[in-house]
Amino acid sequence: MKIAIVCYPTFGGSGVVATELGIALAEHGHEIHFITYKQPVRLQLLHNNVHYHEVSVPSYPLFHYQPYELALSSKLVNMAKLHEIEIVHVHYAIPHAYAGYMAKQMLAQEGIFIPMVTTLHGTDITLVGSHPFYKPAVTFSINNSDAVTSVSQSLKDDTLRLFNIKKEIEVVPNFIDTKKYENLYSNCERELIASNNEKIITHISNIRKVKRVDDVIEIFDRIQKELPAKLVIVGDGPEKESLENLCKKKGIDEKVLFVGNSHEVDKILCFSDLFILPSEHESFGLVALEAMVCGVPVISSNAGGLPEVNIHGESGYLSNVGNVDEMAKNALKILVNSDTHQLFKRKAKENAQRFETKLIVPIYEEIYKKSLAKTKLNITSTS
Ligand code: GMT
Repeated sequence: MKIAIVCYPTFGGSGVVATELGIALAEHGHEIHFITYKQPVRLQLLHNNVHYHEVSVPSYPLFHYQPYELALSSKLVNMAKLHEIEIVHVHYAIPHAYAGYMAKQMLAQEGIFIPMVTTLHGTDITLVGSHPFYKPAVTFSINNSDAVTSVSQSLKDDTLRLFNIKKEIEVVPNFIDTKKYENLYSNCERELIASNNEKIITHISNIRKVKRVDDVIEIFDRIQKELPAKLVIVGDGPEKESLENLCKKKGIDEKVLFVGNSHEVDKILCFSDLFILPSEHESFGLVALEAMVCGVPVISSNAGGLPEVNIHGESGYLSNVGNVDEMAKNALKILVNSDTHQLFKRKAKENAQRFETKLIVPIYEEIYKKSLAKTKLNITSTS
């Protein structure tokens, strides 16, 4: 199949999932066309079946806001015609599903009928999409997609609760290439970060309020009072500066490393002893799955889809949002005893296998086939 994938090209989970999906589909022999405003961070273009088309929005003094949706839908129309695209798969509803719908309509005027699959990722529903400013447009574009998927059961429930949805939503969880992580490094070089007796605790996010990174610091503060430890915070975002100040105020700044955005997440996880994700909302928590596949136990909140990924008492522990005392106690429970730690590490890896790429990508392929068949049937029945 010739598939156009529309996504955000950034470090965010939806872009990562879209990119990994495109790469896996290309390896299955499909022709993949990424359409976005920058080359996705996880995309290396050295593959026969992978193409990247950049959407640019020339600025014009009249525009207070640049019309990205317009440029994206025009690019979709042009690329669909040029490359004979058969399916459009948009990741993150805003504004991608809206632009995709417009492209579909423009193409239909020319007798070209292309189904659109929309994957809901989280904040497009729970934080941004449900705001009255966007809600009608998001509802419309979900209801007018040919197939809709959500990355967890929890996100599906949220979507049905928050919007008036008439379309069937299929849960297709995020995935990970577990084979890639087997024996990835022979030496994790943990001495780069910590001395031998120090535990390494890690958090990775885009450091927004929703991630509750201040809770990460509170939890770490409690841990480091009981055992020698370092905290590594990966990512960048609006809360970073105030968090650096918080560490200083607590007198733990020497033990906390803010490393910014990194292309070496695998390497950092390789030497991590524990991962913390205390988010307020988290539709899935792809980064928790990345930690688990590297054998890093996860201390997380029980928000959204996290209980579908992190299994309480096996791959880590879950607590109510904000219960930093319990999260710190659970972290210590895992870390103080080496046998317990090894058991959690093993169980984290085992649990990650449920989300192996090979199990999940065929579900998307099936959705594409069904959507294509339905579109063809509609064309023949109306002609
Ligand atoms: O929250 C982020 O850091 C980014 C955001 C995105 O859409 O890029 O992540 C959402 O999608 C990920 C991939 O499906 C999920 O793993 C995250 O849980 C989800 N984030 C939230 O729901 C807050």
